[in-house]
Amino acid sequence: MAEKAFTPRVFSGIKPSGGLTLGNYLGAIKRWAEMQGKGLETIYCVVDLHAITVWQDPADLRHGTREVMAGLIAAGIDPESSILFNQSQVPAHAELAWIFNCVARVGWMNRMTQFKDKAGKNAEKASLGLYAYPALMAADILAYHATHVPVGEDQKQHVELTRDIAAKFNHDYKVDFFPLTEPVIEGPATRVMNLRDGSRKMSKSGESDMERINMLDDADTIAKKFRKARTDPEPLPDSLEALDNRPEARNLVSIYAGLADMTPEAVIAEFAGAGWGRFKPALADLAVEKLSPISDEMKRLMGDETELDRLMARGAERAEAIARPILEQTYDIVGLVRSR
Ligand code: AQP
Repeated sequence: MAEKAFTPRVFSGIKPSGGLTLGNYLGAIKRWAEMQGKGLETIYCVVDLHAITVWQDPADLRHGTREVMAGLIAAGIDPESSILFNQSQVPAHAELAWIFNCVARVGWMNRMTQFKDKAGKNAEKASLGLYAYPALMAADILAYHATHVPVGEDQKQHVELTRDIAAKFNHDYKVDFFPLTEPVIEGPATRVMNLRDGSRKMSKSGESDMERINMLDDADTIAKKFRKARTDPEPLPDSLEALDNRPEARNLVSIYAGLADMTPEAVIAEFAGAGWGRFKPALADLAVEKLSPISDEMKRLMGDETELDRLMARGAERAEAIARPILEQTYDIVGLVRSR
């Protein structure tokens, strides 16, 4: 069967599971904003149903959902040119996820490294939702027939699983209904690492606040966190390859490149031979310059929750108009009777 051509459409999501980090910004949000206005439909979602796969205090979740919404708008996602909403207001996500729970195989889920990382040694006590997370993520994407998903490196495996689910569904039901979505993992900072341990990624929910830069950190806090960031004693080399075995140094160079819209090679060319006493303050100044207008705007937007809620409701209506017909066609393909 010739593969159907799907209209290019971008979807991506972010969990309101804590304050936004520099990793979320460079790996995802900044790139989402850049994908707007290029003739593609862009759909961005605050994935609150994913957040509750681990315990969330209800008041914190409500606050966090509005804060992430404010952060996305402050970072340049335009709620008019993009569709921007929170996941739980569009029930098609959860409904399609059930269908995909019945398509995905247990063996596929067992290979997901994020579950292993997050569940750790206590996998028996993890929620069933955490285990099934990738099927919900596949539903988020495929409910819109999205063709492109801009994500950080850590989400690559889940987007690949989305392709496997789409391919199995199409094969089992002998249709060409779901697209084989492409992960879009681009830019100099697709995996921003923890500032205290260059072998672990920077996360919202990491144990220590010193290991991450939060989007709402003030200038002094940003400077302090970079000053205390773990590094080795060597100065910066004159080639990128020389950073291959220096993960902490490589991370700070990548962060600089991401913030400055430069290649890591250009950063190395500018700072070759520099010690950390020169590089870290330059990095902190750059981070403050880029992040403070966003955090100021975020705080302003957070002052009007009614407006944020109105924007989420409007985005959800626009999202629903795309997702509901796709869900109904899925039900028809599967053989579920719809008589009302
Ligand atoms: N460190 C990172 N470097 C680059 N990209 C990152 N992303 C997350 N961390 C980094 C990207 O941000 C988007 C939204 O991620 P998410 O909130 O859905 O979940 P996550 O990947 O699990 O993010 P966190 O910050 O680690 O959250 P917690 O601690 O709550 O699990 C995704 O595109 C992701 O790739």
